[in-house]
Amino acid sequence: MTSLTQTDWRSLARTLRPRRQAFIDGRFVDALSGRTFPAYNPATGEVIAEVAACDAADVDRAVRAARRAFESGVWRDLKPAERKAVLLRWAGLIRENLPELALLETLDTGKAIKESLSVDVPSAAAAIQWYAETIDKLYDEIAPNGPSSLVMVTREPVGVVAGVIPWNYPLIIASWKIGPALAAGNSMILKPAEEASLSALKLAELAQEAGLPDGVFNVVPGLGPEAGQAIGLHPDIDAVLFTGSTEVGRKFLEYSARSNLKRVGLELGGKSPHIVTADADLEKAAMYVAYAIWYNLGQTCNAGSRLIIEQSVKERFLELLRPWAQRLYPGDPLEPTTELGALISAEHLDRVRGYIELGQREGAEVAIGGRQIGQERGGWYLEPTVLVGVKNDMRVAREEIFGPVLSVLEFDRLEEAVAIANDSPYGLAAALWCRDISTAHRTARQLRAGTVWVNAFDHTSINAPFGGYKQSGHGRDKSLHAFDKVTELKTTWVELH
Ligand code: TAP
Repeated sequence: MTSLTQTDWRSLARTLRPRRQAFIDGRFVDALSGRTFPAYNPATGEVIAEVAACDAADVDRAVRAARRAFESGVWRDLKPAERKAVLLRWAGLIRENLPELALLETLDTGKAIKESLSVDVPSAAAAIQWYAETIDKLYDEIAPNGPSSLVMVTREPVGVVAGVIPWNYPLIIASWKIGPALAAGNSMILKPAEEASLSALKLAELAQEAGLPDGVFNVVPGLGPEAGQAIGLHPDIDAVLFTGSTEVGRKFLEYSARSNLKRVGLELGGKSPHIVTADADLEKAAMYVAYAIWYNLGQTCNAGSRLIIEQSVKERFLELLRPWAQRLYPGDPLEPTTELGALISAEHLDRVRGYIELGQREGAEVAIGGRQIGQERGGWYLEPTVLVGVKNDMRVAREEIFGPVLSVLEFDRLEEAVAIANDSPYGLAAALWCRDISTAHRTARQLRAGTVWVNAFDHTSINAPFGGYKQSGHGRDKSLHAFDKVTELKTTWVELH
């Protein structure tokens, strides 16, 4: 890693030639219409590539290739150990291409190169490796039905699976969809977000190098209402694994109802509560609260965006938080020491600033940060921000801001904190800081969220399921549970006469 931290990323960026064509049936191709859309570098506002803008015709071409590959058995009928070997090779190639993939991710999303190198690329490789390793270790079942029947319950791939993903963690979220879909023997079509397609196209190149047969993995960059909608409505896609906003997730359920009732896995938004009691280790909690909201500039679905703090320690806690807002100050993402980079787009920056203003109009006050910075670089930067005096019925407490803005709410009794935490349309994650073990367990059970951390935030592992309660979605990414959406269960009943 020493050499990577000393790399001159700016020079490397100048020589980088990102792939910009779609990857369909084992070939890089332009969109049939010939259209493209610009990929921007959020750190500078500059266009870094013109990417193929796929639409319904390209999606159809990809689906045909994926279906052909599936029906031919070229992938699903491989011996498990052979399929495993290809995916392991792919994971290995992702690791070997760490500098280029990390650079693409940073240039395309504005996130700090330090994070792309240490988190995004390694996590994506680890996820594909983890699912590869399950392939020859998962056994099927026999349902006990007496001596004269053999009732087998087996898992089969659903067929053609599409992944439609957002821009905040392009490689990581892609790997959560790719891993189980391909390990199970499906063919796959991936639609990256318009704002961040470049790393997915590099992944496609590496997939081919690893030996994935043509048509098994396809990437169709394009706009949501064009490529995304075409995927949602396509009659020959069996499942869509979607991560993104609750609003677009709703559309995928409609697309499914209007087309072939394809399965839809939804990982959607959040407004995660972070409860801190007076008896907690406040210094440690302050560090976690800071990272929970400011890591990746709050552009994280499970960001701890609502701090619910015991009133008696609120002032002290804010003082503990203040140095973290300084330390996690945004800078040039290509500088190896930078912790936080830029927000994804000018529109998103405006939207987040709009929420800060809205919070003030609703009666909250800016206690930390709140200003746009770094205009001289041309990019889209915002200070880590804290709003105090927030009530849970304000829009800044109810809606997902998806930016570095922490809304602070207060409580006297823990039951109140739990009620505030659960009073949300979302239920992706929650956290609690307290020292009493019975209180911790009781409260963890009461919190309505797919993940509850006690005395931590964002600790994660590929073997722990991730997904939401309520309008944060349904189905789970990660862990063996991710196979549920991409496999069919078949019962084969044999009578032994
Ligand atoms: P969305 O706008 O929902 O976009 C997600 C994906 O859907 C993108 O590929 C997008 O394409 C596509 N899309 C947009 N409009 C569409 C339409 N009408 N039909 C079909 N597809 C469409 O989300 P985003 O802005 O990229 O990401 C932010 C949201 O994702 C936040 O709400 C966040 O909470 C959520 N998120 C959730 C999680 C988990 S795991 N729960 C993880 C990360 C993010 P374009 O890019 O071309 O618009």
